[in-house]
Amino acid sequence: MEWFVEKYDGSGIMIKVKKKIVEVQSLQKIEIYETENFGKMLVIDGKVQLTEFDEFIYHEMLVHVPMMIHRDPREVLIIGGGDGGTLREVLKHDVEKVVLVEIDEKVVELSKKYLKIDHGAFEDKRLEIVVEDGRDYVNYCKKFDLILVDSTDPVGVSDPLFGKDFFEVAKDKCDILCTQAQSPLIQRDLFLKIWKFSKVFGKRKVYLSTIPTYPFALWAFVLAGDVDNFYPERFEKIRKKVRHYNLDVHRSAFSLPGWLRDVLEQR
Ligand code: AG3
Repeated sequence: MEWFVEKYDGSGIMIKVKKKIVEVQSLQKIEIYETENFGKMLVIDGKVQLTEFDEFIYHEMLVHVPMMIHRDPREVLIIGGGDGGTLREVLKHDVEKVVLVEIDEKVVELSKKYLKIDHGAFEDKRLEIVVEDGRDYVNYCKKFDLILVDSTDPVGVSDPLFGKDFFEVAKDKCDILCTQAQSPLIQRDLFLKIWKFSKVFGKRKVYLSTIPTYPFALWAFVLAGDVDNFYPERFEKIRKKVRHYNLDVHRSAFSLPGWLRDVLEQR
């Protein structure tokens, strides 16, 4: 195999691969490749989840933006995130407890063995891993400061995490929820579903980042809950540990183009 291709609307993202390291069919089809130029790559159900080349951008943006908006995030729930990238970033802050709820334990097992992007985070004493559907877990869990949804696309296994009832329950289980929210350009239907259902939180914001190996690079995140604050002084703690996130990036991520503002206002 020469190229891995993820197709959208008569176009596609092509990534040259050297070899397939592993393929496992669990709840999902999990593949890990060695690519020509982007390091290792995790693909789930045919969709690129991360490459070593740009995963830091996605994980830093999913984590540090909400962490710097919450007044004092000590207890964090990660839903999905079985590769450990989100966990790695959360642990850069002074947190006391992180629960990672992953529906597919094979993602954790294969990521630990082959990807190793957690950089030891899976061994951290503050971590508890729960193998369960995040949708079910939020029904009975205690309240967290922050919930981060680091899932696959809202189809198949992840679909329950993007339903109306998930947001309704999650609202009482955190101060702030931040979810990866797909491409607002090429996956507008999926993005809008998240935007629509997150309305139960009251206040919401969208922010953007550029993730080169996701569908056409422009990626959205939806922040919901108590989202109006910002504690820039806390950046000093993580400054030397991040490569992408900084205070300018934080502020500019909320600058939305005209077409996207229009889309949001219509909902
Ligand atoms: N989760 C969001 C990736 C979605 C990519 N979608 C796609 N390629 N169609 C990333 C998981 C990494 N922790």
